[in-house]
Amino acid sequence: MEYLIPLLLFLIAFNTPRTWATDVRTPHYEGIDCNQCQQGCGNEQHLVTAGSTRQAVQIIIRNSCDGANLESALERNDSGGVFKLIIPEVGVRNAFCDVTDDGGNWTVFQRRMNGKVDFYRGWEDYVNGFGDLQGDHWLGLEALHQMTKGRNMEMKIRMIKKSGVYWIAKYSHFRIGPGSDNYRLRVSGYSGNASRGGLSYNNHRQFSTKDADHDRSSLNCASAHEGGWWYDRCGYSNLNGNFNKRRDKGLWWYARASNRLGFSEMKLRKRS
Ligand SMILES: [Ca+2]
Repeated sequence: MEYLIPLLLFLIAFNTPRTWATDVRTPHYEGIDCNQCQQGCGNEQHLVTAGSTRQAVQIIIRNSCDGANLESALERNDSGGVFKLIIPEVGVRNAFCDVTDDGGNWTVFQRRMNGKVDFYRGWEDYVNGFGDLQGDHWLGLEALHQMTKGRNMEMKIRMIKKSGVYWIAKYSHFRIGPGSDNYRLRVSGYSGNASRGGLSYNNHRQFSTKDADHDRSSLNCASAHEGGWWYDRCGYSNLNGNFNKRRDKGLWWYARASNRLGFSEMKLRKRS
């Protein structure tokens, strides 16, 4: 009889739900348990209590940059800030939300502004993303695929030529195919003041890197242009080229000799 009470206490302790239990089906990021945001990821944002019981912190995880409020940004600057996004099949990822340009709600997936990040990288890096979210970076092909899969998304490219001219190329339809199709690019519905030909030969092409040649040239276009891109034979743009080089290996749009760029930014959002 004297063993009954300890036995009862033991059973109660092991049948009490553990708030901080992890679940292999849910994404994890820097030790954050995202169990709770799995329950309502169709919503605008999720308040997630993360960490251990001893060291709990509250962060906001969003399922997109739609309506992102800079007050909840992890870091911020004049045009937007870094937020935690939950991306289906990818998990929780930091991303830069542009909240000012053209009505905001943009997720930035590529930026070249100072050449501090090397973009002449291999396949894995381009799939998973790299760089500094407030500076030069690439969000990652898998994230792009998951964010555009079955969704109506638009895409905007902002460029500044070395000569100081501002260019916009906007596409009302933007989709990136799955990894099994090497993240094929599909854009349509161009508007803007840059040459519309910049992506014309790269559209409908698979992505290539120096170690994964999926282009339609006998050359390795990624090596010839020192970047990763949807190369064709090899095409009329190279926004992931070498920031510090000219012509073939540099950053250019449509005409490699005359349209050298000193800035480029690519971003997507839900089509309104
Ligand atoms: Ca080739």
